[in-house]
Amino acid sequence: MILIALVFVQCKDDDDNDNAIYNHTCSDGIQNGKETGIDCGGPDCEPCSVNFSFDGVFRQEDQMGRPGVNLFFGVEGLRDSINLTAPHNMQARFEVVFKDKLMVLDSTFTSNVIGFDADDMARNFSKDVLWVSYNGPTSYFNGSEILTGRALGEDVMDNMLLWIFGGPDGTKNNNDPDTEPMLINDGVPANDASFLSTFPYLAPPF
Ligand SMILES: [Ca+2]
Ligand SMILES: [Ca+2]
Repeated sequence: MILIALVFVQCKDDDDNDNAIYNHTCSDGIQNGKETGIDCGGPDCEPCSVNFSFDGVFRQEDQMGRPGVNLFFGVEGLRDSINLTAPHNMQARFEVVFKDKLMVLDSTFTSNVIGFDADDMARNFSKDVLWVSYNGPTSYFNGSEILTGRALGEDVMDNMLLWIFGGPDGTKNNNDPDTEPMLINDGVPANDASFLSTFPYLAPPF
């Protein structure tokens, strides 16, 4: 009897500096070597793409385009509804509610450091989506950019407090710790765990 053993050898072509420049098994149409999928995965090939299944019926349970929107503007009996309403229906449903709530939070609200008056605040925050600039710096608010995205390290809760309570120049309710309530800071200056420097960039559990 003649036994024929087929041995797949995972080989790399290397340049003179021993750097891998191409791996033939990563494009041969079969899963071999250390691949975790066909021509992908393992230490020698590109990562395999993740195939998400979108079969079945999906139902919106929660949303948070901008942190703090439901927390600050939601009112008793409406918080679940805010989470369940699709963004394109939110303004029609919640704009008036949000403006009323803003004036409850600060009955003397006129405008804030980003130039929003009460109508602007209600109109823009009742559509709970995160705006992203295609061509400018990404910032929730850095003094010049306003809602052009969100960098993970930005203190977005303090931003919301500033816009609600800080008045036109950001000092309202926050001038004097002895006489004013100091409402533009939640006392949490940073995330509890450091953000990753690589994808997915989020902070690990702590
Ligand atoms: Ca292969
Ligand atoms: Ca904070």
